Amino acid sequence: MNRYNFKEVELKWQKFWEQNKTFKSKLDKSKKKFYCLEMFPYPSGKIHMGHVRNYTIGDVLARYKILKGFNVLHPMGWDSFGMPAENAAKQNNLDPKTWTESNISKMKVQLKKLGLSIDWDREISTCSEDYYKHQQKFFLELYKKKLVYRKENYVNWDPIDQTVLANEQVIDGKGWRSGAIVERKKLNQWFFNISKFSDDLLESLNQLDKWPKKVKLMQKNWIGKSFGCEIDFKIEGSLPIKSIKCFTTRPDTLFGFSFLAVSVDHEIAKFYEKDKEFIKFKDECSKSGTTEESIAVGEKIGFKTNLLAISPVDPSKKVPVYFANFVLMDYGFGAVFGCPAHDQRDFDFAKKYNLEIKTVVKPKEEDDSFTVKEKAFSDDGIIINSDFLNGLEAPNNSVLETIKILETRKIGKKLITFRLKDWGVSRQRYWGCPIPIAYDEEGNEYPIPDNMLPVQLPKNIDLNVKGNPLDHQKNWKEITIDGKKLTRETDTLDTFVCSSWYYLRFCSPTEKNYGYTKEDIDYWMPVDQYIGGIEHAILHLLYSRFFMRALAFENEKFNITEPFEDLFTQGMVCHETYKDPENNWVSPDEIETINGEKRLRKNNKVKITVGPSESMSKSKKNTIDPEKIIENYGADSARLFILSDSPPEKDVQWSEEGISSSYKFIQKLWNLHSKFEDEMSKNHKKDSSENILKFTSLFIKKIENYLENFSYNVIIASMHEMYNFFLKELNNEYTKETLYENYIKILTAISPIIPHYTSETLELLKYKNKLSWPLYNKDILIEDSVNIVVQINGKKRGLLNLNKNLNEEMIFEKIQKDEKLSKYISGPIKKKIYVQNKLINLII
Ligand code: ANZ
Repeated sequence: MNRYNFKEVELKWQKFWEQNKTFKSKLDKSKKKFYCLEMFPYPSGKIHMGHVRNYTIGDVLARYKILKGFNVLHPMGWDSFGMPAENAAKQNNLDPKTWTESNISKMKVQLKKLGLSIDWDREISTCSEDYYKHQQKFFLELYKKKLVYRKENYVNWDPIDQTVLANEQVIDGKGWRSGAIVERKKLNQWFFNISKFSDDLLESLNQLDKWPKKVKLMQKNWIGKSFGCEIDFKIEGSLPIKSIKCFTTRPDTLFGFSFLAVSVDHEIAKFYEKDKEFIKFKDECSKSGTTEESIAVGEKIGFKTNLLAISPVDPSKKVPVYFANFVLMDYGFGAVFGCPAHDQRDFDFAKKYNLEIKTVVKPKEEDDSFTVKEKAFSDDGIIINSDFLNGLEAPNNSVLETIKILETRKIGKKLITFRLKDWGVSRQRYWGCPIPIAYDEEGNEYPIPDNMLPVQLPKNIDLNVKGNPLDHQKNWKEITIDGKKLTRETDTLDTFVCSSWYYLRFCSPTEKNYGYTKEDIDYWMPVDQYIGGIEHAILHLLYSRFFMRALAFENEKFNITEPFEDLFTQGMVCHETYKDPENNWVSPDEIETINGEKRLRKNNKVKITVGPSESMSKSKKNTIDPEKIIENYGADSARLFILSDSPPEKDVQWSEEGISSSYKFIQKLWNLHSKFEDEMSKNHKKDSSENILKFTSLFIKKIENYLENFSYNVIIASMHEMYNFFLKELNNEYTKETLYENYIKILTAISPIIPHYTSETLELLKYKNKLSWPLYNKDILIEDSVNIVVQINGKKRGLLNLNKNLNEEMIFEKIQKDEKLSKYISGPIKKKIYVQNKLINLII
């Protein structure tokens, strides 16, 4: 028996699929469609195991849907604008375009080796003019609809990447890419008006019933709807300021009011502009980022004004007004009333500046003498020391009640706010989509006319300059529109804009006039299954939902608001970590095992410490190169292993043993194949049993169910069962027809998992028909199993699904083995009552 030569086989089929454009997705409207999409990659030049997992999961589904007769759209493209290209180009004195395009072609070769059912005719790349031209058109459309605007604003400034970051891109106060501590800076920026859709983005989450709960919760928290009220505080002092408006979610704590704080950008700041101390204070504030997170963890500092704020419920109470660094300008009204006893931030602030801490909520079990001492009390409780609010249950009752009272007294008004801020999309970078706007000398904005699009990036420019290279392109910047001399915008768009609509482009990848055609998106959209990492829960996934709403706004011809019908978030690929005695990370490639001990390969005396398995990352050197794996074990083995270890939503542990056993399993299947061929050649006259028929039907039924539910790891387990079953069962006699028919079905059912292997074996079997998902004999399955009611002392305790016609003893055995049912057998069995195929009652 010859060995299975995976290299030859895989190469042959990959070529065949490509040449025959096997996976070309036609717009054949008579057929049901299935749009299967995995998040598209950044072209770094090398695929990693995360890609292998993501794209294998999607590929299995796409191939299954093809077999099921769907017209499948399974495309691939490149998220190809962005910083790494610019940095790499700077270092190597290259053009980012050349660098990016060469990476794309390398990665394409690597991806093709995985045997993915991709329609490469639809390939797109966001850095190509064919793509970003349409993005510029969309930008101008949104500009017309006033969903894009420019304003001066504080931004999160990444001092290493020298660029602005959106709030979503600041993680723990640091830049998501550079890891640098983010600063505050005031700049003129372009914004997408995402907050206009806050309510809809939140409410519509309820319709996304196929999305993971976790993702929806993350979006919900990010959108951050708050219910509360606005309260006007009268102001006393030497300045012409009559009142300051605050937003509060806890108006019920109004009697605990001991200071009022405003943001340094609040309109009253204009009266302090020349105050040296205030300028110093403002400087101090700008040292921390602008996200709520960084403000929450940072020190709370204030600048006392000479103003006093008067309590609206007790005019005799007058408290100081501060500027404070923890008050955000773009939330509520940029002003808060401080209640130190019941808000930790206010508490810290009051401690620092020696302000009153008046308790107005007590825990239910305490009496009215309760006072807040060490830290703010913000749990549920009862209102005290608050005149007409006393005794209300806080916060559930008290907030609503207080709002009612404040409204009748005309002190406050109910108000709902959202935490979601408009999306700042300006980036001071070269390698991005140019913003199609120009300015006159006064700074007035001029959209670039349609016939002058796309605004192309200038080529072959010097990137080794300070700040944005486009700023230095004098010739490029100057432009004349209708005889008017203007200057171009030099900021480019955040790359998340490019990924907010790329799935539309896949529907009409070559359309010249517009980003898509209506006919195409009417057929293909929404994406039926989207697959990607949970890390995109609030960035990309929220931006995409917004972008669809922005396109649909005032546009009757576009009615997609939710782009992704079903979302699947896959887990990470993990690997053990290794360190040498000097505490340096060591990569798995540098290690060998000698007498069961891991040692450094180049110096086999040095022992290696094995650390926990963590998600593969270059920084910990625990990565495995997919190309080497494919080279050594083949793509089918890689696919098989990456699916076998754990359910796709969980992390998978990569191991040498794992991949090698997948490889061996394919060899075993190959041996099974020749056993099938042998048996078929024997030409038996009659089938000696029905076992194969039953097994095949059940197998197909199960695999279908597992495929529909992403239980891919269970499919692999079933493939092992299948192997064991046939190895034995082929000792019985079956006619050639029975064997052929059932084996073809089995191969078809596993073809989404190991497509090269199955294509080869099907060809060897001279199977010429178009593959389609096998039908199974339902009657056999129904006949085969029955549900038996299990009673203990006459009480129903469960159901057992068992083969038909088992005898009493066999059923009893099954009950004893069943974890749940066996628990009820607490003593010796006095009597068994059995009604065949229906019920068993055990008397204890
Ligand atoms: C008084 C108060 C008393 C508050 C108390 C809380 C607890 P959420 O629920 O997250 O929406 N706030 C309002 N505007 C702010 C701004 N621009 N910057 C910083 N903080 C601001 O938070 C609402 C609460 O955040 C509001 O309720 C306000 O403080 C504060 F025991 O008002 B509260």
